[in-house]
Amino acid sequence: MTSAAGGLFSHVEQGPPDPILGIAEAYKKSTNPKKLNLGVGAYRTEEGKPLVLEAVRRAEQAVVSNPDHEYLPITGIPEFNALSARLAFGEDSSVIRENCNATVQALSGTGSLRVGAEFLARHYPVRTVLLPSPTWPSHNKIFPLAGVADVRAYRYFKPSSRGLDYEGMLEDLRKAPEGSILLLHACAHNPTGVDPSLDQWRGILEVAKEKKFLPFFDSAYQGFASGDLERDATAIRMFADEGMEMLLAQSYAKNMGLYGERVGALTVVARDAAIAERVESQLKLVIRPMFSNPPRFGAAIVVKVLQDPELYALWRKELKGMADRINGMRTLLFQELQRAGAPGKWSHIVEQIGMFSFTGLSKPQVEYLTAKWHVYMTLDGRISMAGLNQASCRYLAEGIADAIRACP
Ligand code: KET
Repeated sequence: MTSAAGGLFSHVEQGPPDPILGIAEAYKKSTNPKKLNLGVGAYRTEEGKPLVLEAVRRAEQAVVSNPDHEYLPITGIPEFNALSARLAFGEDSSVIRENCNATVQALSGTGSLRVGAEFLARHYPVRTVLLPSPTWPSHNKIFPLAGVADVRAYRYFKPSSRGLDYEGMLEDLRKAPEGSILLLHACAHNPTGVDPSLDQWRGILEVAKEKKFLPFFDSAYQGFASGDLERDATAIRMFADEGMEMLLAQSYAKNMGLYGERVGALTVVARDAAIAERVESQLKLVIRPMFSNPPRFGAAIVVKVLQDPELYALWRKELKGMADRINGMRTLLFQELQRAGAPGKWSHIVEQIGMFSFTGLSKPQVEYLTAKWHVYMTLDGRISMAGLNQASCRYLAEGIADAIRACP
């Protein structure tokens, strides 16, 4: 028994800070005027401000002017689910035409992954999930907490080339248990910014078929990698066109800038419509005791943007604008690193895609950058490119050059 003075929870130990959101907390605490937040993947304008997209602003006004605060069905807004599936698989996908998808609204990308993982723990016989090394840290937690206990890593990033370890990846996949759940980043791999080429995706698909894997796509950056929604859905559509059964977790946090609204969708692609219907009935049984039914507001905004041709066109244009600014920062940072004489080769900064750069900085170098230059970034050397602007690219490059010299 615990002492009366200590209380019932005195044994509770301090938990570690979150590897990503903990950085944001540390940044907030810093009072240095030069501080630079490159931790969390959230878009910022050239002025360093969060961006509310114009398409989203207009959709939001339409939603507010027609208030509705009723509960949603357990699976969310039906139009939202249909539109989300179409956005990922494409209008003329056989998945959509033949109703092979069970799509439900869930709490952004994270919540969609979690619902999907719980569904698999209940209804899929193989409890092994294969994660790329490295991957977004939450993947390692979500699956075991949902009941998919056997988490294994496959080689993905090759430090020597700062590119994809394609051979290592295929070798690890071929050795993995048949039927494993294969987690894939649909595009803009986080944290590395390294995506397979089209040919490499074909090779991965072949191994997935050979090994009877169940692909689980995490799509948190559709439109953010290339600025083109279609192009960023290439891998998902390639697998779907091969008739693969699969899962897909979609997030609207980044591509619509709806970070705090927690809007996302989980899709299970089944062999036919009758099975998909039964799958949906089981997804309801996962969701109902977890959060009952999803929030209405953000999803209503997404429906407006995707449904209204004018807002949809505007959104696509704004999305391209965000992707272009990020790419501009890549070029600029690359130039500034050369200008600052930062030791090493930096072409990976312009070659990687998506929201992040995997700089290759070591943990001591990152710690030095944070302590001396007040640059806040994750300890694996990842920086959020959207956190940079013209002025801070130079500052960061000088900091990186100093950090490498100080901690070789
Ligand atoms: N998948 C990936 C690959 C991902 O990077 C994120 C978020 C998510 C899913 C979940 O996003 P949600 O907000 O649940 O839709 N990544 C950024 C934020 C975070 O860590 O929560 C990040 O890596 O900075």
